[in-house]
Amino acid sequence: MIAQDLMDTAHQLVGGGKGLLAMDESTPTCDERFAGTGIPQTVEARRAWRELLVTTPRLGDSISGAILYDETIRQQKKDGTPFVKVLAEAGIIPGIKVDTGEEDLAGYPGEKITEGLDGLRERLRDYFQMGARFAKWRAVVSPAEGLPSRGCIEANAHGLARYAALCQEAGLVPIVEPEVLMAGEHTMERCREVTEETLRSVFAQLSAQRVLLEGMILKPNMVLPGLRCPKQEGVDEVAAATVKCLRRVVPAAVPGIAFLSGGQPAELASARLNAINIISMSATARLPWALVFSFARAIQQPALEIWRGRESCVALAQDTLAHRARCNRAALHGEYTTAMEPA
Ligand code: 5MM
Repeated sequence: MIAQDLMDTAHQLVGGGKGLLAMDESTPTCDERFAGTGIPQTVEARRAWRELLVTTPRLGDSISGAILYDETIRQQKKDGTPFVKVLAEAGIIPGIKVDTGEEDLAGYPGEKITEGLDGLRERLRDYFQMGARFAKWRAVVSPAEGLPSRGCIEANAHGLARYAALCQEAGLVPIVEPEVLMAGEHTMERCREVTEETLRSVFAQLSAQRVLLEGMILKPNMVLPGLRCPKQEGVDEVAAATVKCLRRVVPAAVPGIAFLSGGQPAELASARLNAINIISMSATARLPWALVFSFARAIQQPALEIWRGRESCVALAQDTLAHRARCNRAALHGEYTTAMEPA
């Protein structure tokens, strides 16, 4: 029964032509984004921003699930309505980030390990009772000079798989997020190699931990050149490299792949997602998974820059958020064009 519920939830998240809104920034990350736009870094400002997000009119037209953070899943609108209830009423499935962040990986200078397995079984049970039906855990891999090490890839893949197995035991669909970082001078080809090696290790560990592939979602990076790489490939080349990489390593049983945006400009992320889906729709591709989005910055950032903590700008910020969500939904159907963007 749990297996069927997991498969149904995964299908609802990725199978309906919509994507996910990642609004699971930890407090330090949210505060950093607020500081960058001159917003006070307070509990109330974070609550007000998250209220703006979840009450955006017609958000459920484009968004199937929203990933919350521990602080946020416990919060309410000003009128006392829990955010989880607001989302459910909008037809959006609530999810929860359950890793507790990255720490230095002992013995591997410059590399990180994601923490959060201690007490996870109990936390997952509590989150399920609060209304969450899926979860997320992110591990980071750096492709900087001389990295990543095999030890880092395997330790993080093992953590992702242990997390995913615990989620499924608790009735939550695990979103498995191994992110090869964009920062650096590495080429797109190097990103493809590292992403491929990482995903191979992740799926080997998922299999070893008996994770039901039909009841999970993969959240990878797109295959991109490093931000400081002199050669920046075009949208179609990025899409082709991304599909090539995923097709080699992601089992067909996985129902969906929901890309992170990783700091890409919002419009470029939509264009690349669109090109990926155009390949997927071609008669020869026959890709087995839905290819959707699970963006944070590429959906939120333009709206955040309008809001800047001002009550008077809530409606305009919500319009901007809904617009980005619509653009990304269009990209799932290969229907996004820059003509959709304001002049
Ligand atoms: C890679 O970050 C995830 C997707 O966001 P972008 O689309 O902006 O890349 C995101 O869900 C991330 O995991 C959360 O924001 C939590 O990040 P922190 O660093 O606070 O754990």
